[in-house]
Amino acid sequence: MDVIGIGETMISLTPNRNGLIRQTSSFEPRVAGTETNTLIGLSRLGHSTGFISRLGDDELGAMVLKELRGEGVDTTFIEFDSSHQTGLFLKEIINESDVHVYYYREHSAASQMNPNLLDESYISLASYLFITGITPAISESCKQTIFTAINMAKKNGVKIVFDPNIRKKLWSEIEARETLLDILKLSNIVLPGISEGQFLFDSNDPEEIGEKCMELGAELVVVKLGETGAYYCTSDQSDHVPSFPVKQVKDPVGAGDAFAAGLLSGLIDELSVNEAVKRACITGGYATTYVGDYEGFPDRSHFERLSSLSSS
Ligand code: CKP
Ligand code: MG
Repeated sequence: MDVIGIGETMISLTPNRNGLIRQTSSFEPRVAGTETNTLIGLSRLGHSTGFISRLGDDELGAMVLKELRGEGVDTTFIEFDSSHQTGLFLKEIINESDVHVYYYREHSAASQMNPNLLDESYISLASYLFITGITPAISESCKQTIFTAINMAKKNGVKIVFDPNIRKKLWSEIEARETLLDILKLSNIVLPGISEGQFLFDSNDPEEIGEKCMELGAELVVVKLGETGAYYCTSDQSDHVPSFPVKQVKDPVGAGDAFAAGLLSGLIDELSVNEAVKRACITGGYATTYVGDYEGFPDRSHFERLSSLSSS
C-alpha cells in the first residue's frame, strides 16, 4: 500500500450554475473530502491507496463507497454507522476566485470515529500516512484517532504527510493552532499554504514558513503558492517551482489535494524532490480547470500529456 488516509468524506451539493445558492434551481451531488480527493488522485496515477473512515449507513454513504471503490481506493477500513448520517456540504461558486462552502456535518458518522477503528497492521502496510488538519477539527474522538494513528504509523516506519488545511468554521483558533502545531511536530512532510503559514507562524514568507516547519522537525516542507507555484525546502536544498499555466480556473476547491497527490506520486516514483514538486504543480494547477473537487485530477496517461505540455 503506498498511501493510507484517514478523514471524513461527504457529499457536496453544487448549484448547476455560478451565483448565490438562493438563485439555483438544482444541485449536483458530488463526492468530496480532502483525504479522499488526494487518495483518488494517487489512485488515478497508478498508486495503491486505502481510506480509514466512518460513513452513515444511508444512501449518501453508499454513494461515497461506490465512488471510492470505482476509483480503486481500498475501503476495507470504512465502518458504517446506523445512528449517524453521512456529512453534507454546499459549495457556492460566485466566480472562480469567490467560492464558499457551507457544512452540514455536525454529528456526522465520521465525527464518531474513535481510535478503536484503527488497525495497526493495516497502517503498517503503508509507505505514507496522509493526515489533514480537518479531521482533528471534527470532534474530540477524531482528534484522538489522528494522534493514535500517527503513533501507530511512526512505530512502523510509515512517514506522516500533513496538510494543515485550516478550517476556521470547524473549531476555535486557539485549539486549531495548538493541535496543528502538535501534529506538525510529528510530521515528516508538511504541505502548508500561505494562509496556513500566516495562521501558524504569523508569516506570509514561504522561506520563513519552510524554516519554521523544519525547526519543528519536518524533513520536507512544500509551501503551496497558488498561481505562483510552490516553494520547497529540505535540510540541504530549497527552490521555487513555477505553477502549471492554466487558461481558465473554474473551481479552486481541491487544488491543494491534487497538489498533495502529485507530490506523493513523485516521491513514490522516486523522483528528485524538485521533480516531485513539479508534478505537484501540474496536478494542482490542472485540477482547477474542472468543477468538482477531484473530477479534473489526471490519470497517468493524461498526466504524461500535461507534463510534456508544461516542458515544451
Ligand atoms: O484545500 P482544498 O481546497 O484542496 O480542500 C478541499 C476539500 O474536505 C473539500 O473536498 C472539502 O470537502 C474539504 O476540503 C473540507 O472538509 O473542507
Ligand atoms: Mg487545502
